[in-house]
Amino acid sequence: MKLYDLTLSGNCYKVRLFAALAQLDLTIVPVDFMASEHKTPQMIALNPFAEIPILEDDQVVLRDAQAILVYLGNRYGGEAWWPGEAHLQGEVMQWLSVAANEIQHGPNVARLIVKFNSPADANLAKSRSQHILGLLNSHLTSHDWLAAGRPTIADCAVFPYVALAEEGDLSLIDYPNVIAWIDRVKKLPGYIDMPGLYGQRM
Ligand SMILES: N[C@@H](CCC(=O)N[C@@H](CS)C(=O)NCC(=O)O)C(=O)O
Repeated sequence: MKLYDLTLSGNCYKVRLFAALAQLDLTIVPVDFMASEHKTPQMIALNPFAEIPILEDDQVVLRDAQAILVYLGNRYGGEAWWPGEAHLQGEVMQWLSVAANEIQHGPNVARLIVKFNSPADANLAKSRSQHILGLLNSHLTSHDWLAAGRPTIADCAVFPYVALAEEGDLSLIDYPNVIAWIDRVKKLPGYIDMPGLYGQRM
């Protein structure tokens, strides 16, 4: 199983993190993002959207971190990571959607602006971030994990860009339940880091 990957990408890290937690054997294929390797014809053939992560598993080729997590969780992670019950799948999906929308357009964009000079609206990214971090903090008042009462692929999808918030000049100090959840994720067996995570600013 191959992951087309960039070390500094939180989207790629979602997949690396899940594979580590679920003890899946993943071959990392580094993509030279600065040289626009993700836009070469070979990569476009794998993902016409010209984005990473991309997963290749025999004949299966998938783009989008959330979709990859559903595939891996369902096929290899078992009930622990991708619950079989419909209402629990709905709960997980709610948070995968948050990862792809509110988190992507909030903390992810804030980090792109600060760390990679992305020409986006910093005030908008900040207000979007504060909104979703507030909602996340409220949810975590009465939940240890995002969905299904246990760690699932939902936590893997939301964790990276929230834990990387400080790289986007977003303080988590007003969100103590988020900080506690980050610490819980970091204690999961098999957990792996990426550069720049909460508490280890790079
Ligand atoms: N919907 C995709 C988005 C992936 C994405 O935005 N990947 C970035 C790297 S983190 C990318 O490849 N961007 C292409 C570019 O900036 O040219 C996902 O959730 O995986």
